[in-house]
Formats: sequence, C-alpha cells, structure tokens
Amino acid sequence: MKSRIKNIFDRVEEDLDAIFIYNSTKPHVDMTFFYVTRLVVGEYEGCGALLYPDHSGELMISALEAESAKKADMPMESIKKREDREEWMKQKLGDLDKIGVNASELTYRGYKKIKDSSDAEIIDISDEIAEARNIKDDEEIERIREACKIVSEVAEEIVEYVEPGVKEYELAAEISYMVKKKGATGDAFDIISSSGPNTAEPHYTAGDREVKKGEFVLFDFGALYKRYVSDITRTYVVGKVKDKQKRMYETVLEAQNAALDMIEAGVKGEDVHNAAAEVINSTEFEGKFTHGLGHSIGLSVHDGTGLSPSVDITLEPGMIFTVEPGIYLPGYGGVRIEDNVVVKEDGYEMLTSADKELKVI
Ligand SMILES: [Mn+2]
Repeated sequence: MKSRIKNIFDRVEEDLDAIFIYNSTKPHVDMTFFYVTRLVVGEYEGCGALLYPDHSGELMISALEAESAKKADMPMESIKKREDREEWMKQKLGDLDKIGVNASELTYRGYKKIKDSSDAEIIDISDEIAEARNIKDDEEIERIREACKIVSEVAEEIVEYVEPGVKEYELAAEISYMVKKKGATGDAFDIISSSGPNTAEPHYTAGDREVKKGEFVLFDFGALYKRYVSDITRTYVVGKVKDKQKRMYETVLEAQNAALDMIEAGVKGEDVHNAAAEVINSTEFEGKFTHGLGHSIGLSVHDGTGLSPSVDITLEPGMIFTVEPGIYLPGYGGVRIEDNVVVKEDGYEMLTSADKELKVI
C-alpha cells in the first residue's frame, strides 16, 4: 500500500502537506481512490482518501461502506451525514498549507468543498498521478492478465453465435454474459458489436442490424476484473471472404506486427504508432487508419496516456497498452485487431491470446 502512495509523492516537486483524493457520485469517482486503497468491493461515492508525504493515509468513508473499507487497512472515519463530512474535512484539511488534488477527476463542487474547509493552496497533481498509475505493479498486472484471459476466450467462443440473421445486439448480449460467466464483474465499456458497413465506425456500439453473409463482423469489448480492465478487438468475415476483405485484414495484421516489433522500454510511443501507420499508408488503404494506435489501460479503459503522434511518452517497463490498428472504409466496412501488452525492458509480454488468423465463419 505504501509503495503506491510513494509512487505518487515521488513524482510531485511541490512540497505538499497532503494529497486529497475526493470522490463525488458515479461516474465522478476517482479511480485513484482504488489505486491507493486497493479496495475491490464498494462504490465509495462521497468518500475521500487523505495521503501524507510519509506515505501513510486515512480515509473518510460513508457509513454503509465502512465495513467494506476495512480491507484497506487504513485509519478511517465513518461518515453518517453531510455535517460529519464537513466536520472531518475542516478538521483534517483546515491547518494544511498545500494540498494536492487530482483536478482531472475532482468535480468543481468537490473543489469548492475543499476550499470551504481550508485556506490551503490547492495544487493540481493530475499529471503526476497519471504517470504513477501508468506503471503497473505486479498485483495490477496480474489482474489485467486475468481480465485479458477472459476476453481472449470469449473472442474465440463468440464465433459459435455468429450466423446470418443474428442481430448485433444479440451478439453483444452473448459476449456480456460469457464475460461474466468467466468471472468478470462486468463489461469494461459498452461493447462494440458491429456488422457490415457499421464496422467502419470505430466507436459504434451495437444496433439491431442483422449479420449478413459476405460481410465483416467486429467485436471490441473488455472485461472488468477486480477493478482492472482488458480491451480486445477481433474482426471476422461471415460466409465467404472477398479479396478486398482479405487484403484489408492482412494489412491490419501486418501493421499490428510492425508495431509490436517496436515495443520495448525506451522507445517513443509515437514511433510505435508510426510503424503501424507506415504499413497501412504504403498500401491502397493509405489514410484509412484514422485513430491513434493504442491507449494505456488499468483501472480505467483510457488510463492516462497513449501510443499516438500527439502524445509524447517514452515506454517504461510495467506500462500496459492496447495495440489496435485498423482500416476503415466508410459505407463498406472496417477491420481492427486489438491486443493488450505489458512493456518489458527488452520487449513486451502479450496479455491477450485469441487467434488472429483471418477467420471466415
Ligand atoms: Mn481500445
């Protein structure tokens, strides 16, 4: 526990008296709360974690979750009503001079409540928090590995349900059910289950379109396991494959392999993206890879950084990314292949394992 609080403080240059992670109501609950407490069960709306430079911490917990929060093994105050919260914050924050907050997750209302409790200078340390969270420790990697195992199995098993006439949302429902049956808490995000021209929309979800023979089907989904996520995409062809579909698929797979070959500690994220983009842009599909190559995953699906020309990062051991090149032809269809990797000193470990040979269902 201490090492995660240390991870954050080590990156902060300001001489802070404390860091206050303050949750509002869902979806404005800061995942950093779970990073430092390691709590798996509970919502923790309106709760807070006060962290000190000696790497200790204490919690402000609503009464109904006080029992669950004991697992954090940190001193805590159980809050029964609003006045209790105001009292706790005044007592704990009132005498401090400099408080660090995660401004990218703190609501404006939460910020005002901190201001009402203290005259301290409020310092945004969201970049430092994101950087700390980007390097996963062994426990985090293990949870993401399990989340990846679940989706890898489902990505192969969903093929059994694909046939002409089945609706996109029916396939999404099967995925969701299978993910839970394998031990996940739920989906990591809204499942993308698309067919035909809809596969050309990278952030489609699922509609009532029926799968047709000769078209692509694309599934992009993730599992939430002990608060950590995975994120996989597989694209298949239904019935009979056309030459153009085959060329699209092979190009995306080649692009992904070119990117994977680049991944190791010390490499620039944008160079990994460019390796994939160059493969695609050297073909008839030039310009049809329209998004960044990947993003970090962890407690969130977009966990703070990415592999793209617009993000300046150097890969470090313990970072976990999606690698997901795609080709999108509006009105026709799209192909995306997505896997999750953890960066190693001299390469990477592949966390997802679903088969990637072009599959005609
Ligand atoms: Mn993704």
